[in-house]
Amino acid sequence: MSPLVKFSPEVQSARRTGRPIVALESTIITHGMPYPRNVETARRVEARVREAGATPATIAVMDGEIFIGLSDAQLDQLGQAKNVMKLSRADLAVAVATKRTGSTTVAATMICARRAGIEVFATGGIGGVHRGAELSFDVSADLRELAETPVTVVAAGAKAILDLSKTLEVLETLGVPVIAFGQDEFPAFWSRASGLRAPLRLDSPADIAAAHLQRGRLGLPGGQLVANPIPVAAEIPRETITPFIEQALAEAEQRKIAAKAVTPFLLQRIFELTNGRSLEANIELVLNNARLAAEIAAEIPRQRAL
Ligand code: PSU
Ligand code: MN
Repeated sequence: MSPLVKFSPEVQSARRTGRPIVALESTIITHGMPYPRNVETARRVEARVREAGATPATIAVMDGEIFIGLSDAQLDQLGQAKNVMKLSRADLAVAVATKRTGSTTVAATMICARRAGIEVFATGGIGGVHRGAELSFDVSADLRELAETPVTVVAAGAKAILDLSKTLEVLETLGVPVIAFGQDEFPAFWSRASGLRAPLRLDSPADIAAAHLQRGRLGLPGGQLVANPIPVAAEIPRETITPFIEQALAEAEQRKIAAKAVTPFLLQRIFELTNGRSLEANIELVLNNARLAAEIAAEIPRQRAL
């Protein structure tokens, strides 16, 4: 066991008894949702993973230590703290070396999950290629991480604030399997439809687990992106959300929001512009992803034993 990562008692016990574990990220808590809904949601997501028969492992860096599984007190502390670092691949080692506190993005969570031997991870939506990236060069490190680190990531697609067709192009270039779950179309976070066909489609956790294991056997590095559409009852139709996304993007440009601040700014503005509806949808899609991730995590060891 690496002394670099600290397991919560619950995760440690799951490791000992071989129960399936699902990694969860923490940037969604610190930079993706307002307090106290963020903490409440984090707890509900953990509960959803447990209901589906797996153990949740929320990952964050606290005072320079990588925690795999957070206590209730740590979760609350993180949810309320100001000036928490947003840690991606580039920041992780600096944060640990200088004993900082930071939340992990999709990229950093994948890195930590892999170190901890966790193969499945649930989040809301991955980062991707931002609109206007041909000028800004703003492409999330999440994409390269998917190409490199063998973790299956369950998300409701990429966040619809992005340029989804460029995001799919980059994922294809990087050799990342993008697998829509149960539909042909690539989902668009708050909406089930994006107008773009997903490159791959699978309809069961068992098939996703089989593909995960097959990548390993073929010696292919990197993970899989499972794009799980938001439940029908919770979705905000594309026509409804689009004008709000466009307004938030225009404001971000006017205010010269750049780099790591872009995604949190856009999520917060869309929350305000939709009178909170985008947050409700975000919560529901994360819960939905948590359940599917737990089902995949349970299938992997079952199939490995065959
Ligand atoms: N999913 C959500 N809300 C979020 C995120 C994901 O529902 O806030 C976070 C993830 O941590 C993801 C990050 O890695 O947004 C992307 O940030 P950027 O665009 O700066 O790479
Ligand atoms: Mn970026």
